[in-house]
Amino acid sequence: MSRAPTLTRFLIEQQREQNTLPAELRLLIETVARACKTIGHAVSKGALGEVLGSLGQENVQGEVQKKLDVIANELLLDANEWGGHLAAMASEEMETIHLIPNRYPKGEYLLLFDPIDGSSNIDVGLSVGTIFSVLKAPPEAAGREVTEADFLQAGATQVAAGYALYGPQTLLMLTMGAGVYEFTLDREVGAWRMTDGPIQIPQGTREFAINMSNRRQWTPHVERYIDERVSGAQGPLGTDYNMRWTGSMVADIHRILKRGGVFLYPADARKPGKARLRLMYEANPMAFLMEQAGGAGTDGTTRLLDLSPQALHQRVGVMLGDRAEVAAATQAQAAMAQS
Ligand code: P6P
Repeated sequence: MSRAPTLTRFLIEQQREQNTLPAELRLLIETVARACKTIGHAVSKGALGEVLGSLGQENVQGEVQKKLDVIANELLLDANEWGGHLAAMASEEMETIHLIPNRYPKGEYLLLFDPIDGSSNIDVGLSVGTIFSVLKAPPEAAGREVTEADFLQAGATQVAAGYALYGPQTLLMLTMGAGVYEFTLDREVGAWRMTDGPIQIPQGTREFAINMSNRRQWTPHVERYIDERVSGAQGPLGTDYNMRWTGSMVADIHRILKRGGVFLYPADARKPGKARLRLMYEANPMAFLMEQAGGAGTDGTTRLLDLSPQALHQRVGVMLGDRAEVAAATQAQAAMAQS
């Protein structure tokens, strides 16, 4: 049996050594990690578990909801609402925020999540994930009910973020602002065991992730950035690049954290504000992880973690990964904050 430290031991030692991990935040992270184990179990059942297929209804994003979208959302709500560590939750699958019922104690944290990211992959047996982000309720929210406006904080204020990846292994990637750590689910004992960290994204990997079918929506700058890489050794960069696109942001981001490269989902240049990915519970947590791992994240012109959110479900262009690649893909160099 592996002797790698469990998540519980890692968090307790972080609390002891760094003295930066409040007990309530440790409880929150362990609760989310436990819920992700349950989600991963449901995902792995596939056709044997009545969890595949769609519900024939759309979510707030206007996307057809998969059964697992709703199952995972309910699992995260049920696991987190009674512990006393949260003031409220927000989810890609819910139009409005979810207040903690009055029968339970409330805490100072706000939890945001995309319960199943990449859900179009579920029915065809490909990797999906869960993304989460943790904020603190603003001091002015003390003594009153939390509102959606309390969630609209820049990504730089996150106190923790991470994802679970349901793939060949069930993995958890986590940062609390002091490095990025990977945990692998030890199914023999049902524990998350630390298998990598602190992670530093490998620099210089010649691999990009983008949905090429959206080329008509890109700015000339992004077109040139991609064309230079597609032209390979015969092109201006004098070297070949590889491309990957898994249809699951969690899977692509995990590959990039482990072996380098860059992930791009640019906003639609023809329609300002039209983009695919959501700022609060996809772009911001991934940008926090990337910067903690020595990478970078912008929306194509501005550092993602500096953006001031205007709405809970607002969408944003995304460029994440190797600092030099993100810099080259980003129009305004000033966006590359020194992390
Ligand atoms: P497309 C999944 O729906 C998602 O939000 C991300 O996980 C993924 O990277 C992207 O959308 C895929 O988008 O346009 O290629 O289907």
